[in-house]
Amino acid sequence: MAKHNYKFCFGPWNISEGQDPYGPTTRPPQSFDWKLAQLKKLGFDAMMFHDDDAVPDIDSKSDAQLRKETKQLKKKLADAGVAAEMVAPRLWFDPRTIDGGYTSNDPKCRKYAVERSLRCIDVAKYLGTDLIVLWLAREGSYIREAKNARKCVDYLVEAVDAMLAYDKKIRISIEPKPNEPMDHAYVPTIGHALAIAQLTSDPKRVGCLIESAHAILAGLDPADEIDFAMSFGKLWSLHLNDQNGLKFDQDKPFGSANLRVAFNQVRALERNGYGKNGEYVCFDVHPFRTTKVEHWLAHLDNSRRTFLKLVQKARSFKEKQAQALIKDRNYAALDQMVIEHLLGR
Ligand code: GLO
Ligand code: MG
Repeated sequence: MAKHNYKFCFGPWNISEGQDPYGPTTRPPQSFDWKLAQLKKLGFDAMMFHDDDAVPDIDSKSDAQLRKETKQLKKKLADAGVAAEMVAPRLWFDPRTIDGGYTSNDPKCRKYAVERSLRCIDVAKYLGTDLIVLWLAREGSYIREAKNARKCVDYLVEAVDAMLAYDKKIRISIEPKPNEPMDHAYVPTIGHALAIAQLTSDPKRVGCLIESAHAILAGLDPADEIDFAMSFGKLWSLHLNDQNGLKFDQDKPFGSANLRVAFNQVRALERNGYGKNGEYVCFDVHPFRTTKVEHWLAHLDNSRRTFLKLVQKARSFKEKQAQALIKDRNYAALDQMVIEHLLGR
């Protein structure tokens, strides 16, 4: 197995304040500068951004202002020795995205979504990253009859094509999620994301991002999703976290719900050499609502600790012994071997 070091990343939204649909925040908001300082203190290497994390209130800013603010941020990141991993257009807050961004039934709203995405590319360019992430939050429907799903595929491809044409250097990673906020999303799995990529004008610049919880919500194994995406050379970013079954998106610390599923994700990353082309391991995790201010960063630190321990577990797994059991089709013994390896004996 190829051995290399991983680089780690999280976003400002991962130091969240505890709001849920049933109650308000439980921790006071913190400034961006404080979050950046914590990222540094925890020894992470990069930060991921929504366009309006980088340029707050982006829709009201001129192009000149956008450029100015992004350049200031770039300097701040450079001074801290932190890279910008990616930028994602936040297409789920504005009133014009209520019925979807790229797949809204209203052409004016679709136009807004594409224009906003092009500005997101400007932000990425000024921050020095070529990676754009599309989490297609509202690209789906609450009821099937509300939208024409066939047309929506065309709209998605048109939007991606507009982005690819706008900047010949960018790469786009689609982050699938099967539901939430929508009843059903149009791009629920990695297979869907990579199929959409094939319909675009430049498929080799369109890849994907796997989030563990999203794969689990789709009833899939995130490790298999990793192997699948990496068979195409298309896994350009990763949101590791955990999810306890089919319920609301939990964004739990990596390995928190199912250590074995986490172990298998690390094994899949190891066997495919994830990170060798500069890709980051990002944790899209949130603190529990109950978390006190003084424990506010534990979910990030714990996720990385668990990840690194699982890298050791993956590297010390007795591959030869496992292969002998596989040859003998003795999967019961293989099963127990994995359990005892994880338990530490
Ligand atoms: C939500 C997503 C979200 C995205 C982020 C980047 O379910 O995981 O956190 O990853 O907005 O686009
Ligand atoms: Mg995510």
